[in-house]
Amino acid sequence: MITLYKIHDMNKRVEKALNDQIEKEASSSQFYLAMASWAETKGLNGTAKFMYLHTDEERFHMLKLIKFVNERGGTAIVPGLEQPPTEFKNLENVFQLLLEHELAVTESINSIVDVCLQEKDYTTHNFIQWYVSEQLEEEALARTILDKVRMIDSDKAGLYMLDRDLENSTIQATIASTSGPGV
Ligand code: OFO
Repeated sequence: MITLYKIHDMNKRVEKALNDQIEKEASSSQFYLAMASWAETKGLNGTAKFMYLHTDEERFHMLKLIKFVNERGGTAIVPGLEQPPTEFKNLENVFQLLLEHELAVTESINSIVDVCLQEKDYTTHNFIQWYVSEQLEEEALARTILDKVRMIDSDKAGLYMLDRDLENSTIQATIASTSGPGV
C-alpha cells in the first residue's frame, strides 16, 4: 500500500496569520448576513440586497484564503463562529459598524504583510496584495454610504431613496465586480 505524505512547506507564522484571517473573513460574512437579515425585517430591501451580496463577497475572500493555504502546503482551518448581533439601532449604526469592521480587517491584512516581509515569504506577500487593494475599495465604499446616511439623518424620503439606490446603484456593481464567481 502506498501512503502519501503531504509535505508541509508553509512558514508556520504565515500559516497562522492566514488562518486567523480566514476566521476574520468568515466572521465578516456572518456579521453582514446578520445585517442583511435585520434590514430585510425592517423593509429595507435595498440595504438587505447590498448586505446579502456583501456576505457572499466575504465568503469568497475566505475561500480564496483556504485554497491558497492548502495549495501552498499548509493546512487551512475552518473556524467556529460567534453569533453576530440580531438587533441594530438604525441604518447609521449598521454602516458605522461596517466601516469599523472593515478598518479592523485592513489592520489585520497589513499585519499579514508585515509577517510575510519578516519571514521573507514573497509569494504570500504577492498573494495578499489583492486583499490590500480590496480593503481600499471596501473602506471607501463604507465611508461613502455612511456619509450619505448621515446626510439624510432621519428624513424618511431620503432614507427611502438611499435604500432604493443601494438596490440599484453602482454600489451593487462595485461589490459584484470584486467578488468573482470562483476561487
Ligand atoms: Fe474581506 O473584506 Fe470586508 O471584511
